[in-house]
Amino acid sequence: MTKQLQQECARRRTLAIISHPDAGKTTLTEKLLLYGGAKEQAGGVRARKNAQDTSSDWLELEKQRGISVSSSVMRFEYEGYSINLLDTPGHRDFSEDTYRVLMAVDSAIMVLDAAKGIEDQTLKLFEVCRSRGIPIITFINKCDRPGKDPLELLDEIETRLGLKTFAANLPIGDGAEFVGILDRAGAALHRFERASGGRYRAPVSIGGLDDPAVREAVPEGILAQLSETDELLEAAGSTLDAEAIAQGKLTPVFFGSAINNFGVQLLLDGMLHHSAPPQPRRAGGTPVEPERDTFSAFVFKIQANMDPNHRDRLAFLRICSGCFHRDLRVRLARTGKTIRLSHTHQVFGRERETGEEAWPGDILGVTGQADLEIGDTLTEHADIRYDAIPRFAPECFVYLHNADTRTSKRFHKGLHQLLQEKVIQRFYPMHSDQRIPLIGAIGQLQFDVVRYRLESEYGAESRMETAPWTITRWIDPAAVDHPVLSGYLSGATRVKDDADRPCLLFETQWNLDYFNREHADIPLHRTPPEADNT
Ligand SMILES: Nc1nc2c(ncn2[C@@H]2O[C@H](COP(=O)(O)OP(=O)(O)OP(=O)(O)O)[C@@H](O)[C@H]2O)c(=O)[nH]1
Ligand SMILES: [Mg+2]
Repeated sequence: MTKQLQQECARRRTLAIISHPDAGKTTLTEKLLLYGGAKEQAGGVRARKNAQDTSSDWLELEKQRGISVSSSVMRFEYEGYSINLLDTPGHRDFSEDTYRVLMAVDSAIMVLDAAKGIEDQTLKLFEVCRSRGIPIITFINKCDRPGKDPLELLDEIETRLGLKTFAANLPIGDGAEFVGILDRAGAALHRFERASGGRYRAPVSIGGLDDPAVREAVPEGILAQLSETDELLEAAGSTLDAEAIAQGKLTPVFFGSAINNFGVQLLLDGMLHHSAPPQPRRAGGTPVEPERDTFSAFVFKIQANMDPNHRDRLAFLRICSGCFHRDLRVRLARTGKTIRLSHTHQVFGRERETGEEAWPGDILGVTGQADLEIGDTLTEHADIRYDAIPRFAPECFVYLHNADTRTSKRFHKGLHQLLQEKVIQRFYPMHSDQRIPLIGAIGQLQFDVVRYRLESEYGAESRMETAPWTITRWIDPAAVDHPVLSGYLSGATRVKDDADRPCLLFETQWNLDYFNREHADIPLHRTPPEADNT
């Protein structure tokens, strides 16, 4: 292990921002970049004409709808740390992308809306974090609006997520009466001033709680309540136990308002302190230490056409061990082929620069390698192969028609490339000569994105025809020749996936239950049988 490798690992932080839709992830990402100085670092970003543009929501569709449909990577240097920040989409229909990002990070920032607390999607994403034991830092956003009591929010995290909390700071009042934040760890008051409206650092003035200036700034009723909350938390005796945070059992909680730049500096500093450096990754049951000299990485995301000037396909690698230098020759574990990584990029939203060097924890973009698939391991030594990233079972289906035969070539090229991004899956009906592509996705919105991208990126209009199925099950390899499967099935159809594995698609849960009752001898799986390794 070289000293440089050890030092570079120690200063890397790789984090995902996760939450229910609309809690403010993209806004917070933007503000973390602002406070981290990245907006100045990234040349192209500084020159942005439209003040509403964010670095991470760059797809035209995201700007139009104000929601994130795809995750985005941003890297910046701050206080000697090299930070890889990944903004994720909150909407359930795009959760497969978010899930893969969670496979590629070492910590997560969980954003909650102060008025809503824990929501459905927060709960689901948290479960993924828990299963991987990732440390979680909580940011309770939108304190400038009327919200729940801070104690109630902390209690919700503890009871609904089973995660212990430590309130690093507390909001003072809420909504129109939001006056600032009490930094409990630093025993300081940060006053909120409703003026800057966004893009500049909010002014911060600091004083102790019994400072006369505080009494002047904070209305009496609010101050009394704040002292009481603070005392109750003191009495509860939770501490910032670093080990419990690292194990994902305790979360430090920060309050603030991302859109007003408020509480962001405290979060950023807390984030450096509490997030984990690159962690070992599992490869067939054996963890690979990041400080191991051998270079290894895996592909967790593919996206085509990010740069309209190049129209190429970017594969995102998470570096797991060793050091990367451009032109490194590596082995693609799935095929055994050796490839040279020459077109490598450091990615910032949709912008990119040549990536000459990278270390464990870093996210690296690779172009010009059509062979790469999601889940692939790249390594200098044959003995490392990272565990597969399981796919989600689609829950809605459409036949996707090419609307204009003149654009048939573009339609098929576009569909082929979008399928490689693995946010949709193609299925092939059996016992039918239906040639129209049958496409499955986790949610309906994904089809809108596909159709939009087919048109805007490939110039091919498409038309959707809804198919009735809502549940996908893979047939156990031992049962594929069962005679029942070649006959008529009530409320179900037999198809093959893109790897030729037979599946059943069911219309309703009732149809699935019925099938299971009648054919207990045909085992069905929620994920393709060989990917059942989670
Ligand atoms: N009042 C208030 N609004 C906020 C704050 N932070 C974000 N918002 C607003 O909340 C809305 C959603 O913000 P986004 O940052 O796009 O939310 P998101 O979590 O990225 O949403 P998805 O990516 O679609 O899941 C926007 O209209 C923001 O302007 C805040 O601190 N206070
Ligand atoms: Mg977003």
